[in-house]
Order: sequence, then C-alpha cells, then structure tokens
Amino acid sequence: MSYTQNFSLEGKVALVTGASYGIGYAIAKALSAAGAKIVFNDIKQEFVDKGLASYKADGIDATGYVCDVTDEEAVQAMVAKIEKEVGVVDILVNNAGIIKRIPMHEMAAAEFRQVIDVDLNAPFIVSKAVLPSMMKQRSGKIINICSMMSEFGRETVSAYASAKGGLKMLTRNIASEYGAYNIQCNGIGPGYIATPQTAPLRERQADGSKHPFDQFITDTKTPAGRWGDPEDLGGTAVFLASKASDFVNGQVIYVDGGIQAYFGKFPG
Ligand code: NAP
Ligand code: GCO
Repeated sequence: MSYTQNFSLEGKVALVTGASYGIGYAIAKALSAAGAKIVFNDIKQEFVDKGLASYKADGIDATGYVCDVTDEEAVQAMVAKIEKEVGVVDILVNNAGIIKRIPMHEMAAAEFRQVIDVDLNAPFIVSKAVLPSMMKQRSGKIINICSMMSEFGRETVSAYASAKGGLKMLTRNIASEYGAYNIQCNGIGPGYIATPQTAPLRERQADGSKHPFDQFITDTKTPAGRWGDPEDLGGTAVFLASKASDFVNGQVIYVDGGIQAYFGKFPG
C-alpha cells in the first residue's frame, strides 16, 4: 500500500453531527476530499436544507437528516436509517455543540444541564448508536471535537469547560473499552476558530475597534497571531479518520496555533 493510500477514505461512510456550517462543515468537506461519503444532521430542516445546498455547491453529494443529538430515540432511528440508506457508519465526528457564556453564580442549573446535554451526553448517545456495527465489522473511527476548555478554565464557561473536559475523558474511555475491536477514538481540540459560535467574541466595538477578546486571542494568547479557520482542522480530521492513525487511540490533538504550548505574551 502506498503512503498516500493510508490516508484515503474511499468507500467509507462518515457521519458528522451538526455539520450544516462551521467546523463540522469544514471537517466534512475534508473527509469528502479524501474519498468519504458524507452524512450529517442538524436540529432544523431549514439548516439541513442550507447545508445540503452548500455541499452541492462544493460538488459534494451529502445526505442530511433532521435529528437532535440529545434525543437518544431519534439518534437510534437516524443511525438505523443511515445504515439502511447509505451504509454502516465507519467514521463518526461528534461535532454538534453549544456554549453559554454566563457567570457561574448567575447560571441556572437548567442552563448548565443543557450544555452538558449537547456537548457531553450527546457524544455518548451518538457513539453508543454507531458502536455495535463498528464492533461487528471490527473497525471504526470516532472523533470527538474537544476544546481549549478540555484543559483550561476561564470566566463564564463553567458548563462548557465541564462538558469538554468530560469529553476528553469519554474519548479515552471509548479508546480503552473498544480498542480491542480495532476502533479508535480520538479528539481534536481546536483553538479559537472563526465561526458563528465565536462571533460574539469578535464583534467590532462601537468605535470600530477590535473586540478586546479578539485582540487578546490574536495578540496575547495565540503564537500564530490569528484566529483559526475551520479549514485548519481538515488535515487532522482526515488523519484521525484514516488507516494512517490505526495505532493512535485516546489522544486529543490540539490544533490551536500553539495556544496549549504558550504561557502568553508578557504585556510590555
Ligand atoms: P457553531 O458554528 O455554533 O455550529 C454548531 C453546530 O452544531 C450547528 O450546526 C448547530 O445546529 C449544531 N447543533 C447544536 N446543537 C445541536 C443538537 N442538539 N443537535 C444537532 N445539532 C446541533 O459551532 P462551531 O464553532 O462550528 O463548533 C463546532 C464544534 O466545535 C462544537 O462542538 C464546539 O464546541 C467546538 N469548538 C469550537 C471552537 C471555536 O472556536 N469555534 C473551538 C473549539 C471547539 P443549529 O445551527 O441548528 O443550532
Ligand atoms: C470561549 C470560546 C471557546 C471556544 C473554543 C476554544 O468563550 O472561550 O467560545 O470556548 O469556542 O472551544 O477551544
């Protein structure tokens, strides 16, 4: 087998959750370029339709489903449908996610639970749904989209950091529990990526100047000196979805322009 064939996803079915736009969409595009057949979901028909139009415009023949990843019954039904209509899911990317930026002492327990539900419980639910067929075929790849907050805390993101820290451990546990079935589960920890999720942190100020958080990310925190583009994550996703990573299991690869390595710029 040639070196490049190791990275080919030809003949594989990839389910990317919440992939109508943003990071999920860019990862799906990369997996498709490597040969995978793309399946995605979103909560609303309107977003599935928008996603389908974008994939079509990019020349990708994707299949989209309406499904809330926190609803176990709906997820089980979607995976059964995918297996019937497209094929067994060889690659799962748990991408769908939300954030609520609220000081912890002001956060309602229901808000905390909602974030845990989408960002941690749902990856459990969707992984659980695809595992039986992966175990039967004795191969599979699960990629969990983690975060800088899998390692760090910061003001206002207690629920998100709890969920993403938990997702790192779920990643290690899936690797531990199903490695014997030739199933690899790894995480990607994106740095600060320009998507709708982070748009409020990049909003221009009334006087036209940069948002202070935007400045903090580019000038203080990130050695690369810029926000990430969703497409920056594509290469790592293809690697973790391919044969090239068959002996890599339970890792989180941080694709962050150097944030995890950096102490931060001294102001002066
Ligand atoms: P985004 O632009 O907000 O996109 C998130 C996607 O998830 C949307 O398509 C959304 O659908 C979908 N989604 C949310 N809840 C869902 C549910 N219950 N069922 C199905 N789909 C659902 O976010 P993003 O920035 O691309 O982030 C994607 C993932 O990367 C998330 O897990 C996020 O936490 C993580 N991440 C982001 C960054 C960053 O800097 N942007 C960094 C590290 C990690 P709707 O539009 O229909 O709500
Ligand atoms: C925030 C951000 C993040 C990022 C990302 C970093 O408010 O700090 O939204 O948490 O989106 O997850 O990796």
